[in-house]
Amino acid sequence: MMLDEVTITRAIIDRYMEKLHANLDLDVAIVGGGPSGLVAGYYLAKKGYNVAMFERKLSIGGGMWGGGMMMNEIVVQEEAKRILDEFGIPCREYVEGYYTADSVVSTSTLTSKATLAGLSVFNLITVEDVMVRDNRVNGLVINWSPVEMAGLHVDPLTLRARYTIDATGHPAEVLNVISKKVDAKLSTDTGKVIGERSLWAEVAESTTIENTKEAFPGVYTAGMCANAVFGAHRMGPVFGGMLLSGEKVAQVLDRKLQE
Ligand code: 48F
Repeated sequence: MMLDEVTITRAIIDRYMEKLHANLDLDVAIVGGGPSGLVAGYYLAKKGYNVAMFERKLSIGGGMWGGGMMMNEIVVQEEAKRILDEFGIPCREYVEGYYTADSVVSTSTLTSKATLAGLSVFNLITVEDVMVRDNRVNGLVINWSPVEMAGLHVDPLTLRARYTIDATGHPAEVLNVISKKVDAKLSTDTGKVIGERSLWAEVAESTTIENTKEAFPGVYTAGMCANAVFGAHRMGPVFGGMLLSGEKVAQVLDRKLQE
């Protein structure tokens, strides 16, 4: 077969634009491609919702690749083992209730299963702002990450979403952007992003699930962002809470989308 370079170029542009067009009016937009966002995306896509993920970096997976201090193993506690099983991620019991899994296998399997379930992933796109109508977020303001990195003055584009999940991890970027708007009041004790407390795995793992909820009309927290927004502890390289938080936000939004 003869290969034509311009046909290759056309194929990439056409297929990418098709994908982008199909994701400009979403049921759910997930900001951030870490473990909590991937689990949420998997369950929502499996239910048949039009759901897309926007990730600033080239690679999907957030803080899961590096395990703990670059030792590429993660720990998952008993309560979340069933989610590893659902994804088919192999794990080994270390001592009773503590399971370990290879972080590269875990991250790549979450990504693979979520995208094959129907989650559309747009990497290299940064969510820089949101659209607010009648005190409710109804869409995202997006730009190419290299534009942000180069500090170029290039206007963004927008997309609509019935619900947004802030799964941006420690920086809680979506809710911080909202929090800074003069007229915005979050559902936290202070009405603004509170910020995270010191590392305390035992407490943080349960609060991350409790704090997985609506933080501003139309915007739900997931993963580490949930604790950062509501003023709870960080947890370090134990990942059960991330998986359970992703599952919870998908269940909550499934009920909302059926209302
Ligand atoms: O931080 P991250 O992995 O989020 P998570 O699902 O998991 C947290 C754990 O990795 C770990 C932990 C575990 O126990 O505490 O930290 O809560 O992934 C967040 C992703 O969001 C992307 C960022 O590049 C990362 O991959 N991200 C952050 N801000 C934006 C963004 C933004 N404004 N637009 C697009 N992507």
